[in-house]
Amino acid sequence: MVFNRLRSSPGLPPGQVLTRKFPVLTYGPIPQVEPHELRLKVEGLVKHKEFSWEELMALPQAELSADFHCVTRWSRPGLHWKGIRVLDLMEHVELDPEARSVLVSCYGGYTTSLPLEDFLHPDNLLAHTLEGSPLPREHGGPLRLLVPHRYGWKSAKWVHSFRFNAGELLGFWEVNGYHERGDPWREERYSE
Ligand SMILES: Nc1nc2c(c(=O)[nH]1)N[C@H]1C(S)=C(S)[C@@H](COP(=O)(O)O)O[C@H]1N2
Ligand SMILES: [Mo]
Repeated sequence: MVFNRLRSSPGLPPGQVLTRKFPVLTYGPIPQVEPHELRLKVEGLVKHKEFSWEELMALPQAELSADFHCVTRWSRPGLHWKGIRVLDLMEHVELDPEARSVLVSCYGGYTTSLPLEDFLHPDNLLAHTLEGSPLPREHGGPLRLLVPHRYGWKSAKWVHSFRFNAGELLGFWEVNGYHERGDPWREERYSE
C-alpha cells in the first residue's frame, strides 16, 4: 500500500511519519463476528464473566479523538472513536488484587499483553464506532480495544477476552520481540 506522507510535526512521537489514511494492519485472516454472537469474557484473576453486545451497549458510552501510532512508523492523527471506556466496564468486574497484567485475546487468535496500569488508562476504549460510522470489519468491527497511549499493536481488533494474570503472560508480538509496554513517546518498539 502507498501511504500519503505529510510533513511530520513536533506533535509526533519520535521516528513516526504522518499519514492521512488509516492503513489496515492485520496478521492473519480477518474474522467475521456478528454483534449478536459477540461475547467479551473476563477471566483469570477475576470473577469470571461474559458480556453480550446488548450488555456492553447498555454501559455508558464515551467519545474520544486520538492519534494512532503503528510501530511500523505511520501515525494517523485525530481519529474520532466512540465506545465503552475500559474503566466503565471494569466497574462491573471484580478484580483480584493480585492481578498485574492482562492478556487480550481476539477472535481469529491474535493476542497482546498489557501491564494492568496501561490497561486501566482512562483513555482506553472498547470502540464500536469510527468517524460516526460502525467500526469497519477490517479495523476490528464490531468491537476493538483502543489503547491510544501505546503503539497500535496493543489496540486489539475483534476483541474476545481479557485474562488477568499475576505475572507476565506475553502476547503475540511481545513474544516475537516487541516491547512489553510499547510507549511511542519513549520509542519502546522492541524489547532489549
Ligand atoms: N486481532 C488483531 N488486532 C490487531 C492486529 C492484528 O493483526 N490482529 N494488528 C495490530 C496492529 S500491529 C496495529 S498497528 C493495529 C492496526 O489497526 P488498524 O488495522 O485498524 O489500522 O491493530 C492491532 N490490532
Ligand atoms: Mo502495528
